[in-house]
Parts: sequence; structure tokens; C-alpha cells
Amino acid sequence: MAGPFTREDFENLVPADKKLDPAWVKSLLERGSRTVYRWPESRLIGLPIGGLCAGQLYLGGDGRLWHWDIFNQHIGTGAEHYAKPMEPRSPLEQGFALRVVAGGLAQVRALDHTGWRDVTFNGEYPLGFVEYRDPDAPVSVSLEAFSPFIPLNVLDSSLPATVMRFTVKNTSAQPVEVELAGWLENAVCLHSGQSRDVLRRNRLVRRAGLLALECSAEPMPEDQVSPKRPDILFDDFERSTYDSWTAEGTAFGTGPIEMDKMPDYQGKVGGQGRRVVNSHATAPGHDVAAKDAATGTLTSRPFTIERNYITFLIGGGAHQGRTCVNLLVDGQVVLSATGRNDNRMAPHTWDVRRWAGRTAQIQVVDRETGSWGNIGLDHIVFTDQPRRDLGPLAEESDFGTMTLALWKASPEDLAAVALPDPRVPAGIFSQNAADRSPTATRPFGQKLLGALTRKWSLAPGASGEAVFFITWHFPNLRMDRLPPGRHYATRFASALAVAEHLAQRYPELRELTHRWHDTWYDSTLPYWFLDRTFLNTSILATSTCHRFANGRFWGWEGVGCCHGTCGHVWQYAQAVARLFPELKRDTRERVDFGLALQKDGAIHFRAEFNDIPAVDGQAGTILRALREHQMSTDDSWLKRNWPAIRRATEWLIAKDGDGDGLIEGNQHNTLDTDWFGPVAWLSGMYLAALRAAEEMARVVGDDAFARRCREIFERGQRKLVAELFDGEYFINKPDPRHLDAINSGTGCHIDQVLGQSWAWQVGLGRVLPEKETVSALRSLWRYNFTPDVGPYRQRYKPGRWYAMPGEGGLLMCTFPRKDWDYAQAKGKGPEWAAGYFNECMNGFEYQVAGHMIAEGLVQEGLAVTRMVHDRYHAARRNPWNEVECGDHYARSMASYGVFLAACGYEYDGPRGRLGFAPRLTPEHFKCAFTTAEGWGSFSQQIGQGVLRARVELRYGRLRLSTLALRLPAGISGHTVTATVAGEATAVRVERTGGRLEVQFAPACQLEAGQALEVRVAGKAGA
Ligand SMILES: [Ca+2]
Ligand SMILES: [Ca+2]
Ligand SMILES: [Ca+2]
Repeated sequence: MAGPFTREDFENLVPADKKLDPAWVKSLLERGSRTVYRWPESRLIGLPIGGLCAGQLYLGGDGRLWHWDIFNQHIGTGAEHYAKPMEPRSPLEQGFALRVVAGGLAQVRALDHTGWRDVTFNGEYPLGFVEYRDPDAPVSVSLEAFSPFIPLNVLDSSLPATVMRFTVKNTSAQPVEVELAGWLENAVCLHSGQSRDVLRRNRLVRRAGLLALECSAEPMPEDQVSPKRPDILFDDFERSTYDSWTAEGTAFGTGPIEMDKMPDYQGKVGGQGRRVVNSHATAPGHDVAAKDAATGTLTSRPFTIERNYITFLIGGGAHQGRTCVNLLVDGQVVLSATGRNDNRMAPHTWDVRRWAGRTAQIQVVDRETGSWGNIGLDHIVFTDQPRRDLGPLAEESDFGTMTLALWKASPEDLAAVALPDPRVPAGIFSQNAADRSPTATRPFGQKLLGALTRKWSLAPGASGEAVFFITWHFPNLRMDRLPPGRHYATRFASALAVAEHLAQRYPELRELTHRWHDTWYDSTLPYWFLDRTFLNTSILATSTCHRFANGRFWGWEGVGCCHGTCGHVWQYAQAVARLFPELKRDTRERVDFGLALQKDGAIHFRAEFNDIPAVDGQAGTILRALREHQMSTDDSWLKRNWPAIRRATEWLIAKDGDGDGLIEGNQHNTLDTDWFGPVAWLSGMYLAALRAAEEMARVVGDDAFARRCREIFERGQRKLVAELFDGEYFINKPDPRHLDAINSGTGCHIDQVLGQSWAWQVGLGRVLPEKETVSALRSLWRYNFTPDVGPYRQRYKPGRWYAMPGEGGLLMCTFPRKDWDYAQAKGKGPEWAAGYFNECMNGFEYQVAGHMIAEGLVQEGLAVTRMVHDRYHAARRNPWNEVECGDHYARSMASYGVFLAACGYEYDGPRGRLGFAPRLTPEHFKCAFTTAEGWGSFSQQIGQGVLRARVELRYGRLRLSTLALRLPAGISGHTVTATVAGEATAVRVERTGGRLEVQFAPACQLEAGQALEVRVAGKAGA
């Protein structure tokens, strides 16, 4: 692949003049208005709407709930949902509908896009708002959906529950009769019920103002289980040809492959016997991409369905309809199963009772040419007893309970334990629905739907409210090598218990959730910016994040993809530590400085799942230790963890070798390979970690170690600039002994000054000098930011798609100089890893954007952030699912760091220090903030020679010794007065450079509802 050889060539790919639309640039800074999407533009929306670490339930753009990943099934995702966003889909029937009678005429309208002409959606995490309007309807409906979310309060934010609050308003001139119904299908044992005999049970419960439909399951009574016929082995593929199967295309080769002859990188596929079907191993080509690019189908002879189930082993790609095994009846696909983006095959069962006696075929499909473009299959059996390993039903991963509940129920509210007509919403409002039986059962396979209904008579202009809870309880989470069980199940015995808890605390939890939401949006910052920088916090409410029964927090990189709360990925994610610091302190202590820490100080960055450290992950974890300490109330956490933190720092110092402050040996990193020679990015992270270690050493009184870190840092800082700053940006000097290794060399790499970006997040000041750092950021803007990645990707094809042609972004690494290009940078390493250079990955972009804003490149930083926001406009894809290598990718929580940079936020809890230096509109600024024990709102106004600042606490408490502010030009800060909760309070003042420190001795204490106000005046020069 030829690189660009002239600057002009390069600028055809990444223009120096971005030619940004002036209206777009103007909109970056404007407050704007709430983001409202209108159906069908909102079609792909999936706002995570459950509690933290409680599964993944989406609120759709029309208010329907979808996805329902609450049953503890492993769902693997990769890069695919960027280019092809998930289509809304539900494995169970659930919804809400309205019946209105006005003037003797009745209408039934589902509360989704099918029932109304105008459906609008506004998502402001953790809240979702949907409005239903129709000129032909005598009512309008408003939905507010949320799961309780209160920063600093993990337990109240982690309920396996969703609140759906409907308000119906009579917009007509005559009285109307309204019924609003919610229904829920009993989906307990959703998967396991397909391969064992299950009886589902619905039960109605009225207690303490709650009307609840409880869904559960139990083993089918023995006398109702039909006898088993002997198994039929349809095919085990233990031969070298396909025989009666018909192969088309090239992917399947000429016959089943011997597992011993499959490429090593596929790992053990777990087939039975010696041979399996595998459209990767049998495909032509000599590398991963070429083999995945092949396609084909493999179709069986026709056979008669004469058992209840078909079982088989399946592995490979998770592409619906493109890497799959299909059951054809009369030539039509009636069932389809995909792999899980995992070569290791897993048992799969089809319940084929519906087609007993019919003629069928099995078809194996590989139509996918990209990543995970393959399918594996073995051991097809027709059986009446699909599984031999049946343990107790109660131990199945999808065993548990669900409820639909109506809050503040009255005797007039109706309930149907089982709808006689499962067609919804038509079947709900019939007379029969009012059947008051308290329980109903159905064998698995027959739909069991219950419904709850509220009725009102509404006068013109009047409103009625119905608050539904949907709760779930599936305790049997089991993941390889990890502690079992879900944490929520240690607090609640059932979904009904969750609903009862929620019923008791609903007004308080709703008020606190709104209080946070209102605090966040009560800001001078632009709406789009507030949306984008906060919404990734919702990743905590997806299957990226888990909390086990023993209390341990654990994260994938993205949903189901790449294990182990990966240190070098998660270190970018600034949100969790600032919003739920106890989760992060625990993860550091229990995992990084606990089970993942080795004798020599190395931290295995996937804990149980790998056995090597990464330089960036290691440095980032030391920096995170400082942050976790700063989000504490005292020094106890740091003191307890210091020996481990110091050991981890010493591992990095050992990597430096000669102590010159640069690391030269093998450096594994987040781009998944080892780089060699001094790398500006990685040594810069090392220097930032040394500074963090120095600060922490001083707190615990380890002055000798603090001095040692300081000395190396100072040498390293000088040397990094002298050796690796090329006059324009920071480069690497690849080790000539390792030119076969990947290395961005003199390329302009997105993370080159990450160490300084990190330093701003934790108040470390300058790690890299200002002039060179700003120059590096300007170079990233010039050489890596493009309003259209199309031309660049046309030239540099490898890499995944996180920005499509026509979309803009900040490229990972470009090669504007003539002495290094992509071909050299990729070394002899795997192309998939080198392909990263050509991608746009949100987490990295946010890191740079925050850094740009911190260094005063405000417009550039906003533009980078906004470009991600635009890529995730609802018209293109789900705004709440930032995809990298997996859905809801953890690194995207770096967006919270951009917000912090815009506020110039700094905080040190044990020292009682809080500071702000707004980068946008400092003359009139307002933002939310969090501290160790409380959160609230900061505002400042500048005018007529006076700076007025206000810290208003809205939740918890805050101990404050120092409030740090940035002195505006023209104000000296010689006259400072303060009030705490309205009382005048004496302060001391220190001024250094443009910083003003307002000190309180003794420290002041704010409780929720109290404010601290500071007035700063004095003419500069006076
Ligand atoms: Ca076999
Ligand atoms: Ca393929
Ligand atoms: Ca060195």
C-alpha cells in the first residue's frame, strides 16, 4: 500500500482547512434546546432504561420497551452495530395501549408508533420522555420512563426495574372515558423452556397499594410430561465429504474439516468426534480476512420432523440471517440460529413441535464477508429430550420472576391474570379481560399474557396518571472464571419484592432522579453537549457492566466482547469514578491492586483473563488510584492501598530501565500489540503516573519515594521533549531491532499527549510543557480531524467502521510526514491491529476533545465531540449505543471527561478542595458537579469588576476547605467575601497566577439545600 508522498497528497485525504459550515460552528457553543426526535426518525433509538448492572432493557423511540437482555444469556457484539444498527426487536410481548370512549365512539390506540400520528422522543439520561398526539384522538398521552438514578447512591440506582409513568389528558371539549392497559408476557425460562418441560404461572397480588402481575415458572408436573422416543442422530459429520448435503459457494470447501487441521487462532471449537462444519477453516485464503470473505451455503437432504426437538452445536459469527443455521419448512426459513461471535460451539435447541410430520431441511449459511463472517456446526440430533444435563429448573440462567405492577392501585383498577385473546392490544379491552382469577398456568409454548388496566372519566382539560413498574429478578448469572450471581438478588428475593420496594420509595426515588437530571441540565452548556457527554453513563445500565453477588463490579469492553474490565480500555472512562466512586475504589482495591497484581508490581489488565500487563493500562491505573483517592473523604483508602500502588509504580520504573524517564522495551498497549522504542504516548503516560505516584506518596508520608518519582519525572519530561518533539508534534523512535513490530513512528497519533490529558483530570498540572502540548493538539486537529473520512478510508482500507464515508471524526493515526507511512507503521504484525490507525474510535476522540478544551482549543474540542454526536444522530443509528469493538463500549465513558474539562473541574476530597475554571462563557456559567459525598450546582457571573461564584449543594453533604476559581482579567481578587448558608464567613485568600484560592478555616460544611457564595472584587493592578 503506497503512502501519501507529498503534503498535497495528504491534504487531499485530510484537509488542513476543514471548511466547516459556519452555522454548524456557531451551534457548537449555543445553548440550543432539548433534543427531540420525531418518529420515524427515532426508529433506532434504544435508551438503556433499567438499573445499573441489572441487564439491558431499551426504551424505544416510540416508547416501546425492547431488547430485554435480562435473562443472563451471553450476547456477543463486535463492531457490526455501527454500520448496521440493531433493529428494535423483543423476545416477548409487552406494551401499553389506550381505549378512549368519547361521544359514544370508542378508539383503541397502542402506545407506540402504530397508534398515533405524531410520536416524539426526548432522551435525557436517565430519563426518557415520549409524547403521543393525534388530531383524531380526544386525548394526548405523555410517557416519562426511567429507572432510579442518583449519583453517589449505587444501591438506589441499581434496581432491576423500570418505571413507566403515563399521563393522559383530555384535549377535547367533551368528557371521555379512558382505559389505559399494560400487558406483559410471562417470559420466564425464555430459552431453557425450549429444551425442557416448563409450566409458567401468573399470579395477581394486591398489597400495600400495589397491584402486581407476577410471572414465574416451575417444572411441569410428572403426569403431564409426555413419554420420550429414542434419539435420531441426523449427522455427526464424521467423514471427509458432505455426502447428502449440497454445498454452494466456496466457504464450505468439499467436506467437514478435521478439528486438528483448523487454524490455531480459532482455538478449540468444541465439536464432537474429529470433524465439524466450519466455513472459516474450509474457506480459501491464507489469512483471517480472506477466509471470512468467502461465502456459501450447505443444505441438507429433506427429512421428516418426527421428534419434538432438533439439537446441534453452533459457533461462529452472530450476524442474523448471514452467519446462521436455518430450518426450512416448505422452502421457507421458519427458525434460524446464529453463532455468538465465538468460535467455540455451544449447544442449541429448536423446538419443532409445531411442524411435526412436515418435511424440512437444514441450511447452513455464510453470506457475511466481514469480521466474524463464518459459521460452525456439528452433531445434529432429533430428540424428545434435548438435554441430558438437566439440573434443577431453579438453577437455569433464565429462571426467575418478572412483574408488571400498578402503583397506588385502587379497587377500580382491573387485572387479567391471563388474557383469553393473546392478540394485543385488541384482546385486552374485551369484557373477558376482567376475569378476576388470581392465578393461571400454561405449558411453555402457549403464550401467557397478563394485563393491568386503569380507568378514568376525564372532564375536558383534565388529566389522569398511571405509574407502572416493570421489574425482573434473574439471579443465576454465571460467567466463566467469575464469581456467580447478581448483586441485586442479594437484596431482593423476587421481582415482586423489587416492585414492593419501589412502591414504598417511589416518590423519593423519582424526585431524586429528577433532581439529578434537573441539576445536570440546569446549565449554561449547550444541550447537545450535555446530552452527549452524559449519555454514555448509561453504559452502566447495559450488559457491558455487571455486579456479582459478592459485590464486585466487572465490565466487558463492549457488550459480551473482551473480558476483564480491561485496564487499558476502562482507564479512559471518567464517568463512573465521578458518579459512583465506591464502585471504582472497590475495583481498584479488589482487582487491580488485588487479584490482578503480581509480585513484581505488574497488573494483569484483564485480571483472571490474561497474564500480561500493558504499559498504558498500568500507568492509567496509577492515575486512577489518585482519582479514586481524590473522590474519597479521607486518606484511609489510599493508605490501605499504597503498598500495592507503589509496587505497581515500581514495575513501570523498572520498564524504564536506565531511569531516564522514557520506556524503551516491549510496551503492550491498548492497540493490542507490543511497541518498541520510546513512544511519546506511552512514556508520557509513564510521566503522568510518576507525578500521580509522587502526590500519593506525599499524602502517605513516603517522601523518599515521592522524591524518586519526581526526579525521574523531571528527567523524563526534558528528555521526552528533546527526543520526541519534532517541532510540530510528538513522535516515537521505533527500536531498529524491532522494525517488524507495529509502531506509529512519526505518524500523528491520537494519544500522543494522553498523559497531559490525564493530568488535567486529576489536577496534576503540567506533565508536558504547554507550548509543545498545544502544538501537538493543533497538529491532531490539522492532520487527524476530517469532516469526511471517506477519502482517507478509500486510500487506507484496513480497519473497522466507526465513521462511514460522509461522516467526520478524528482519525487514530495519520502519516503527514514523508519518513514514515502506514506500510512501515503496520510492521509485520497482524493487519487487524494496524487497521486501528485508520479508524475513528470515540473514547480516544473524547480524550483529545477534553484535552483540547482544557488547553484553550475550545472550538476544536467541541467540534471533535460534536462530530461524534452527529455520527450518532438518531436518523443514522442509536444515539445511546456508541460502538467500538462491541456495543455500549466502555471507553466512550471518556465523554464525561470532556464535560469536566469544559468546567475546569478539580476536586480533592480528603483536602476539601473544589475548583472550577469554566472554558465556555465564564462570564455566565453554570454546571453540575459531584464530590465524594454530595452533588450540586456551581455557577459564576462576571460583570462590573465583580466575580460572583455560588456552590449550591443539592444532595448529600460537602466539606470544603478551599474553593479555587480562575481570576478573570481586570479583577485582582483583593476583596473577597463569602457566605455559607447565608452567614458571612471569614476567608483567607491566596492568589497564584490566574488562580484564586478561597480558604475556609475551619472547613465549611454544606448540607443539601445550602449554598456557599463568594464575591470576588478588586481592580487588577490595584
Ligand atoms: Ca463431529
Ligand atoms: Ca464468510
Ligand atoms: Ca529509559
